[in-house]
Amino acid sequence: MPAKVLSGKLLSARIKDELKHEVAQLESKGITPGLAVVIVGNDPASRVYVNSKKKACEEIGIYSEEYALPEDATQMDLVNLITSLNQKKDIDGILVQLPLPKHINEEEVINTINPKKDVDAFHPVNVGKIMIGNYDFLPCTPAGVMELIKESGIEIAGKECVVVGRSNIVGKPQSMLLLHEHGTVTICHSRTKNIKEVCRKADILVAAVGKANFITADMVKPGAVVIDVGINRLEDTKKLVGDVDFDNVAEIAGAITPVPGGVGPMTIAMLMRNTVKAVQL
Ligand code: NAP
Ligand code: L37
Repeated sequence: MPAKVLSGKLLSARIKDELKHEVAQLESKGITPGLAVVIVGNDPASRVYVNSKKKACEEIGIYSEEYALPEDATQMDLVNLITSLNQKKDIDGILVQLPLPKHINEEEVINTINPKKDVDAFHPVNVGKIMIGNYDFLPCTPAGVMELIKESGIEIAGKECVVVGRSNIVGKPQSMLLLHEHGTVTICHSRTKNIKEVCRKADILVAAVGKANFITADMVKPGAVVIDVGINRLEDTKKLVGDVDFDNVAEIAGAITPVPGGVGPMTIAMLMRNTVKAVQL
């Protein structure tokens, strides 16, 4: 039987609808959540994502401000901007869309954000809190993945979970969240040997690599839950695909997320959730 397709599009719409009601209640108390989105340079993918984030704010009733800095903005420009946003009363959340241009020190920029306004949860204070398991914010993409896994109906506790990718924004925090839910977690990366065999053990497989068709059907255990975080633009057809060979893996998996319409929209919904949460901090 082909896999159940886990729609991030539908689930994110449901979550945004719930948030809309929460924001309306805050509004009746005279409170409007506010998000500042900072984008530097002209990365076309970042532009698309930032526009989607602003649109989601409008749908829900969150106030948003965009700060678009030119490609040649300096470290000081960015640090000064973030320092002023830290102090701005109508701004509850600050998001700096990554990646930043090469001449910018990303770490220093992230360290400048007030952890209570760090809706991406990339500040070391928030990263540390996640590690301990006592957190204010969860990072948006891994949090979205957890919601999709819950939607699959499969229990995480005791299951073999394999995460392919160990970046600070996806793979590493993803592994930690699965661990908190009592999964037995394995992290794969570019130095992993026998990756096919490791992946084949997974009851829950999360791919965050950035390579089209990286996960093939022979790497998937029958009935597994397969979550595709990858976003890749094919050179020839310009088609948007994930890291998973969807058509063939869907024949074997128990549940699978599509690209587009899977993890991407969930990332945005979780950002909205974090922004509403930031009001309380
Ligand atoms: P990244 O920083 O480039 O990390 C990629 C990871 O994949 C690294 O840990 C790397 O290993 C590993 N890797 C690369 N080649 C491999 C191979 N041949 N075998 C095994 N592992 C390999 O990327 P990222 O920021 O985590 O993003 C990953 C993907 O998710 C990208 O396509 C990105 O666009 C997408 N993404 C989607 C969302 C969303 O909301 N849907 C959000 C963020 C990112 P090493 O560490 O050893 O180099
Ligand atoms: N929170 N997310 C946060 N901070 C960052 O600094 N880079 C980054 C980040 N990543 C991010 O925003 N990723 C992302 C990826 C895909 C989508 C949204 C956000 C998304 O909406 N994807 C759609 C397709 C969009 C398209 O057509 O390109 C999807 O359905 O997958």
